[in-house]
Amino acid sequence: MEPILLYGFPSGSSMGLVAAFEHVGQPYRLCRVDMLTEMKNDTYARLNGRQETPVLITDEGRVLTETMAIAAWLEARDTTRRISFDRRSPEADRMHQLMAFVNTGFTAAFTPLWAAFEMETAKPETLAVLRDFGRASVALRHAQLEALIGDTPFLVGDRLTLADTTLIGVARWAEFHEAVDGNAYPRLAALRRRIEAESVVQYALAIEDGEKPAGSGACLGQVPLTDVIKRFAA
Ligand SMILES: N[C@@H](CCC(=O)N[C@@H](CS)C(=O)NCC(=O)O)C(=O)O
Repeated sequence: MEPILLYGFPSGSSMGLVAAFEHVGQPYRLCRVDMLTEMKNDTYARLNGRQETPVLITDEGRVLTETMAIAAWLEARDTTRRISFDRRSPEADRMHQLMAFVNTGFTAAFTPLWAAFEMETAKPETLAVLRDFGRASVALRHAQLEALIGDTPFLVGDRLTLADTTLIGVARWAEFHEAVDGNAYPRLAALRRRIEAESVVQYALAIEDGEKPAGSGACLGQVPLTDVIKRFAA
């Protein structure tokens, strides 16, 4: 069977993995998950106990969660190195370093802002503390990422890699939460523009918007979440 990537909308970090699968170009399927209505229930928890996206159903029908694990699964199959590097190369080391930073410190910095956004009842002073702390955390991680960006067009070298696709789904949360002034981080701003201009990222954004972009043909279609749960949930 083809692997099935469960991606979340709206504004899911998994948008980057959709672009990555499309770029690798091997047959895959997608499964669309409405994070606001379809994830926080016991049925979905049988796929991912943390009730999060992304989730990968591998070509052997195993359930694999966590962005880094899914990216590593894809990297191991990217034998023509369309989106990765030889695993013993310095480029691979740098790619893994940047992916780890983005998936931990950079992504986690947004947690207080998401918490404030999702709180239905909270005192204004509680929200203010969360927002202030969140904005300060996001600003710090932006400054650190700005310092990590080199002189190459993409995070590692002159082509799109898993480091860029890990970043692009998360980086846009800065605008969503009006957390920082993007112009204060010119290298990151230029990098994001280059990543977003890539056709596979445009494809992933269109998928996220519920459109049916043509793509490369590698995506063999979307599988309803109910079918995925029926076939693969524990
Ligand atoms: N550690 C997980 C985090 C995944 C994650 O935070 N997913 C978000 C969407 S981008 C989610 O499902 N959030 C829903 C929630 O926790 O309410 C990973 O890297 O895959």
